[in-house]
Amino acid sequence: MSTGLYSTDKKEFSNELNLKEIKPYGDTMNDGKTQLSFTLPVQCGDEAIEAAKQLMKKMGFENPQVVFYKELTKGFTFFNCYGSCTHNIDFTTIVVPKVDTSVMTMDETDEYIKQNIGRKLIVIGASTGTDAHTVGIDAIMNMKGFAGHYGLERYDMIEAINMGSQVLNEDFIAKAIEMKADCLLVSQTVTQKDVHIKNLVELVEMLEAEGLRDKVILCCGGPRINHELAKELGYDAGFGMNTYADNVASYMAEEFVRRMK
Ligand code: B12
Repeated sequence: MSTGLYSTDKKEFSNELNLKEIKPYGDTMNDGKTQLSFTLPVQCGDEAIEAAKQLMKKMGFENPQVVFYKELTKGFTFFNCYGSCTHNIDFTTIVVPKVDTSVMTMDETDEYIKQNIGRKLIVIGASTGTDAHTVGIDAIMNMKGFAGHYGLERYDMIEAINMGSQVLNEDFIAKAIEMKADCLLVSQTVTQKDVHIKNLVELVEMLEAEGLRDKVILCCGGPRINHELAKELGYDAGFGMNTYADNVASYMAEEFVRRMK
């Protein structure tokens, strides 16, 4: 029998983990507690708070609470809110296409390349088109690396050339030809108006026109890139958030060896 919000009745509020109906976790399994922040283009005050709560209800949150609010500038109010999410997800049906590779350490990858390829892999990276974001490609390529993971420049068996940002696809390809690159790494951060799609597709088309597409391992990465999108756009692999050089180095080495067979 139901005894309200904290009933032990499973239908009302089961405390057990059910992977077919997962919900956000606050401090009790299935409580749905969610923190959300947003800005409304209205004057700060009681009406703004009420509007935020009503909006939360429309988004599917029960018991909406505004726990912090502040005028950002005249006519704009920022909110931090809590509420209980009424929706759930069947986790058991989720399938995410992923890059098919093991993840080796830098030393293991160097050893793998030495044993199986016998020469350095030549890798060229750039943030292409109008994209001025360098931090992502630097995190992968720079000697010092990112979050305790050394970048490709540090690998003994990888010759890594980082061309930086705003590199035209023409210049990227010219460098690939000059260096006889084995692998090309493209970083795309800005996705506004799908500019990343345009740049990424253009590069594939230009590589195809040069007869180079099948001769290189072509990877892209960025905060809004995933493997599925990369494959759709004609890339061999795509890497998103929290990628380290280890991930892409392992993939390139294993893929190169696969192609030698
Ligand atoms: C720093 C920054 C800038 C700096 C860049 C300086 C520099 N030298 O890089 C400056 C001020 C120049 C800038 C400019 C702009 N920016 Co900016 N910027 C950011 C910011 C704050 C951080 C990005 C960053 O460095 N992330 C850290 C790195 C390590 O993460 P990452 O890039 O995701 O990389 C990791 C993975 O994605 C992956 N990865 C990335 N690339 C690759 C490539 C390969 C091959 C592989 C394997 C992996 C990989 O590995 C990395 C490590 O794990 C973000 C907001 C944010 N907090 O994310 C906005 C952000 C990216 N910028 C944004 C925008 C809109 C712009 C501007 C258009 C703003 C404007 N109107 O002028 C301009 C664009 C300029 C241009 N022509 O590109 C938006 C993009 C929105 C969108 N969806 O498109 C963001 C998200 C901010 C926002 N919330 O609106 N920006």
